[in-house]
Amino acid sequence: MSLLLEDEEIDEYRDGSVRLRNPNIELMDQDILYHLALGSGSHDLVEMFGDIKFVCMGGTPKRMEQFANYIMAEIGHKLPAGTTLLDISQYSYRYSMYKVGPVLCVSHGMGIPSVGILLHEIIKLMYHAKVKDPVFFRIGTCGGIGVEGGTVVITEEAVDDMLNPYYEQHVLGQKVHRPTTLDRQLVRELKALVYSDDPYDTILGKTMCTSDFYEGQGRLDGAFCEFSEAEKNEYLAKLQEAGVVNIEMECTAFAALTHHAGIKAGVVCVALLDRFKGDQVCAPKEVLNEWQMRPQELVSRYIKRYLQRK
Ligand code: R2B
Ligand code: URA
Repeated sequence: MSLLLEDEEIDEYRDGSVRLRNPNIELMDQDILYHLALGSGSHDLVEMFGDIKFVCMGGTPKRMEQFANYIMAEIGHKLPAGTTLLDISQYSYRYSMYKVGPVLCVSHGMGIPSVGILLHEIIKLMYHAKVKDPVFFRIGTCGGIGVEGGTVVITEEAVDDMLNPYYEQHVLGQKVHRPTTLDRQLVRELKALVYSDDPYDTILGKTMCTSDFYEGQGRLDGAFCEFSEAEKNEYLAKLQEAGVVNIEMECTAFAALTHHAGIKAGVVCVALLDRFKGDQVCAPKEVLNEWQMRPQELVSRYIKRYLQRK
């Protein structure tokens, strides 16, 4: 059995279909997407999701509902008369999911395990729904490294907390490394959609993914801390030296699993603070809300441009 499924595998799905790389699924009578409260036996997934072109993920249910309303206005999508936006996965009590025409807006929770489980099920959903060439975005928040709060970061390269450009998973007691490859052209296209008169900076750089918000990100303000402020700053300076501009908690799994499925994906996050200046997220709620719109604006420009060209 090969546990190292890497880039050299032949791409059998040249028509743009989503690659499952799991022969078991086809043999199953039905596939229950447990954490989405959907299933291939219980729902007509082609009818419900066959027109999806973009899957946008972000941490919280509220932000994704807000993004769904925002993108609806931006693309001029009209819901059928008398209906409102519905959380399709509400009865999973895990993730929230809203569909606005060709855009699926899903919350992914916090951290790699949460986004990983979601990606397995969303990738299978794309497969069952026979969606072709979807583009996935993570629209998130992060800590900046020498980067002011409010700055938008487009991830050029996702690295783990040892600065490795891969996502390490343990499968059957073995380490599996999957490259965190993000689509370079998508990065360029996103960058091209930054307007010179945007009242904030948008930068490109390496994003480091950790499995903890506190000690794992070198914070001094967790329940535990066994290093000094000088050691913290030395560590951040080392990251900066290596080209890291921001830290968050999902990008390696997001980049690796989408790449493994042959899906184009991009990560756009807004920095909530410059970690050289502090650890606590102090900006007022209204300011944070305004900042969180910024990655949404950029992704919305991308989606609108795609839909206008069609
Ligand atoms: C950014 O913000 C969350 C932690 O507050 C985490 O999901 C992330 O990646
Ligand atoms: N999200 C993170 O993971 N880290 C931060 O510092 C801010 C948001």
